[in-house]
Amino acid sequence: MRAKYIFSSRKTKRATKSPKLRKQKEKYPSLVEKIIEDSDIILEVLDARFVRETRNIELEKKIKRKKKKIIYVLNKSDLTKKTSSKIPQSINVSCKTKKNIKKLRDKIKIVSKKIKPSNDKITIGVIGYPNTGKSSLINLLVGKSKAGVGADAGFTKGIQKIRLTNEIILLDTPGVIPNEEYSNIEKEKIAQHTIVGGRSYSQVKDPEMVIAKLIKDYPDVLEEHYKTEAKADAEKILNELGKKWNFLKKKGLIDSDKTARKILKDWQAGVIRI
Ligand SMILES: Nc1nc2c(ncn2[C@@H]2O[C@H](COP(=O)(O)OP(=O)(O)O)[C@@H](O)[C@H]2O)c(=O)[nH]1
Ligand SMILES: [Mg+2]
Repeated sequence: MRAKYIFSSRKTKRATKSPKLRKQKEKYPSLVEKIIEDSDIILEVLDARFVRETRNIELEKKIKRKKKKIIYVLNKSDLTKKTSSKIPQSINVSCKTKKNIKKLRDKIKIVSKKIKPSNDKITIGVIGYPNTGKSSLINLLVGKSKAGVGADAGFTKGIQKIRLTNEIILLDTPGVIPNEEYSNIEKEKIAQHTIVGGRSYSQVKDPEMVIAKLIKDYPDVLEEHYKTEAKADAEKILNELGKKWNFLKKKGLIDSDKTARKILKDWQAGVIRI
């Protein structure tokens, strides 16, 4: 399949509405493969909180096989206390605090110069798991809002070409969940995608199940953040917080779906620190 490139000429607005549930269509992985083919350098944008979960080893192998340079970017470093990087030579950045953005821009220019010393055109593909901040990063690198940014996973759909310098073109791409991790039916995997941010809190079918996994993977985090007494018990936490926030259904029953989504919204927005 041929990838369609859209050349960005105008500012893109922030998402206002949350998009409907979008499956990771077959076309996205093949689109990303085309980008790898067309790029001289790949920027893999990872979430600094979930480095292992957001890495795409399968694509990395393909990139290495094609002898292309990968620059690992650990974004959202403002959301984690842990500073030690798990990947050698990766760069920790934050689009929120702008930490190391200049350093990354310089690194891109240095690596580009090495690959194409005679000022030839160079293409850099920006790839990664959905919602890791690829579009935000591109906007900061170029200093303009050219790439569309949205809090919901799946916001960037086509491929967008954005000029960094006269020679360097960045390609913004839709995020992909690694094939071996992806599922649209397995509950455990869907919960995992939601915890890591690849599936939006507004789109997930069973938010209570995600809360149960969240508590299992990150015990005490919710209790500490919301100051509840419910010890690692999803049902108790949902009941307590639903009551506190007055999320009630008819007959005074707790609306645990709404409560779970509110927690996941806070989690995905990075309000809850881990
Ligand atoms: N806290 C924090 N949020 C970020 C950072 N970078 C991006 N975001 C947010 O993460 C969400 C996804 O960003 P976006 O650039 O659309 O990600 P993409 O799907 O990888 O292109 C948006 O709500 C951004 O505001 C960061 O460094 N720190
Ligand atoms: Mg995007």
